[in-house]
Amino acid sequence: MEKMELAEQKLRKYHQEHILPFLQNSNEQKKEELIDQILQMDIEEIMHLYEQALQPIQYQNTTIEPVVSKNKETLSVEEKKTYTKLGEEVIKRGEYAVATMAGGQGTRLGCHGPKGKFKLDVGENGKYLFEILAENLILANNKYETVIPWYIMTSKENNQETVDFFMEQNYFGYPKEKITFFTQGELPLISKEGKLFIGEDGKIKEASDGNGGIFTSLKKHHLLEKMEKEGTKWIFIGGVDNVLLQMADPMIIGLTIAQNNSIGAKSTKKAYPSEKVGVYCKKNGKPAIIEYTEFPGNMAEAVNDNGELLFGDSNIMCNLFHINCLKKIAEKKLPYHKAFKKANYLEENGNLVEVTEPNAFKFESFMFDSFDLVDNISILCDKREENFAPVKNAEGKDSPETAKKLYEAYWNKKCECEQNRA
Ligand code: UD2
Repeated sequence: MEKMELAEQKLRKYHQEHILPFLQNSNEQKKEELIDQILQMDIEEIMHLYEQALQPIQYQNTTIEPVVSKNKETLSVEEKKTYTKLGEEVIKRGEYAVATMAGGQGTRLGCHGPKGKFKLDVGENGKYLFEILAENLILANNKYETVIPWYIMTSKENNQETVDFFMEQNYFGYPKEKITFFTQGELPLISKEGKLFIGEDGKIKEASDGNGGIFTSLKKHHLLEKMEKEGTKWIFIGGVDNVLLQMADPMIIGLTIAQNNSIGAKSTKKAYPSEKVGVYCKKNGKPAIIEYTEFPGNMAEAVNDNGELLFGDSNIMCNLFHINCLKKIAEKKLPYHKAFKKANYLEENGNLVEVTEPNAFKFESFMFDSFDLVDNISILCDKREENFAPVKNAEGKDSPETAKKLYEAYWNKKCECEQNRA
């Protein structure tokens, strides 16, 4: 049976007949692309996710317990030296790589195109988010006399623009042969009525599959094999939108090795009980992040004997994985979380509907859902003002304004320390 008939049959099977008229598209190339997309798409999976999305979230009786983190400030000099030395040896031996998740859209920031192209108003002429990350890694390369392989995850939507931007900026001085771009997977959007959308390009509308998509896309692009071949043993994964991200902190590497764990994390102390951040905990005995939206009432307020919050380690998207653990995670299916977003679409008569209210389910996996694959993770709690200055919103909390202040305070303090030392 020819491809067109197969595509039509598949659409009918999943009650997507409203897509059929687009298969009569006069433009042969568009028709071909749509047919191929339909034949490759796992529509059964998306219908299953849709059915789940309609169900109320079941908080089955989950036991939630606190986890113990190491606070960098209270570590002994001996401990600091031991963990730092262990971690520096890994970096110097070339066993360390870094991955940046840069596939998200900068919707909340209001920026179009790759978020890493957002320019923060710091320094003489401002610095791009990608530039800030590159500078951070270059400092580590110089300090440890190595060149840390840098993997950058993009989305289908922003990949070309990201690659072009790095070329145009001459890779911000980073050795380009040590930078690998790879594109994460996508999932179709679906309406409340269970119908797929046709986008302006005449194809079924899809969106990137979440920050948790990094594991399967590393595998799909054979990058785990590449890392292994190159002797990489530890991979640090961070976001694109934290201008104080320490991409090569030897202490978290050393702590994770010393505690014989295969996942490590940097956290910062929660500022106050009701702060809207995800925190580290154990769910049914396994390491996890509990989002502030899921937190049972009084647990956020619970304190230990020293009056510190029992659930006080905020998730700042700074995680370290042993390569063998990454390979195991890449084999498992992470759960998808639903969001309800706006999605413009083409009507059958071809005119574009620009929506003003959310009208589509989007499904994303989260990196932190991989933690339940291990019994314990190492958590190094560090100062927020030295590790976490996110650029999420156009204004207010976690905005370019707050990030600029934290970034400048950090570097001014660092320069002062260096001048005092000199
Ligand atoms: C994430 C964490 C939150 C906190 C915060 C710190 C989740 C669900 N929440 O919130 O607990 O740690 O980060 O900054 O993880 N990204 C992709 N592809 C995608 C989606 C996102 O690469 O499909 C990247 C995005 O470019 C960014 C990072 O993942 O670098 C986090 O962005 P997010 O929107 O997934 O999560 P966020 O910022 O709401």
